Amino acid sequence: MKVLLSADAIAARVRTLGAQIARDHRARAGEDEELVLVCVLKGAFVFAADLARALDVPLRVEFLGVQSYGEATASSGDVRLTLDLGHSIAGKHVLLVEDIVDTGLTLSYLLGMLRARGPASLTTCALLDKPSRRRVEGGADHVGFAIGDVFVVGYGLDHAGLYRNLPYIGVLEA
Ligand code: PRP
Ligand code: 7HP
Repeated sequence: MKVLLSADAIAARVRTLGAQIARDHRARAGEDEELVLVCVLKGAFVFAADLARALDVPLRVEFLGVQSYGEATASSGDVRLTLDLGHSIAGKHVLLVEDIVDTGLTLSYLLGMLRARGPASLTTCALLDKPSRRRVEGGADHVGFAIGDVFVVGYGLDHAGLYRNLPYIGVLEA
């Protein structure tokens, strides 16, 4: 597997993202205000676990599940909710954490759904961004790395359910 982003490069970027997001949250909400990190399953589970530990703020963690890729390397275009939040986010400061924004369909679906629930603020963070593949406008507020049009796996990202446990991000060869 060709390594695109090493474990060390990811760890350094996650630390920087955590510091930036914590600073922005304190400026927006105040020193002692809680942040609710919403991890989008399954792909974001590794990134969210590391990002949570880089966020020096009072933090709650919640999970959402969505699926649109199945076994394919292109979006079906049909985003399906597989798991909903366990608690209300009304009046809360929310950080939505994604592994990747590709077509943007998943992020757009989730933003619509979460905004309707009345959070005090809703900020987004994605480890990876593929701007060349966008089918709907918009991207995450905080992005770890912009990458080209390649299908990547590892650090939570899968192909047909496999490779999520790789400690680096690699390019899936055909
Ligand atoms: C992947 C990924 C993002 C979404 C991004 O999820 O985790 O949530 O696709 O693609 P998009 O911008 O084109 O919508 P997937 O459907 O593969 O589910 P998974 O996270 O369970 O692997
Ligand atoms: C979803 C997804 N999952 C794994 N690798 C990629 O490159 C992806 N793009 N969109």
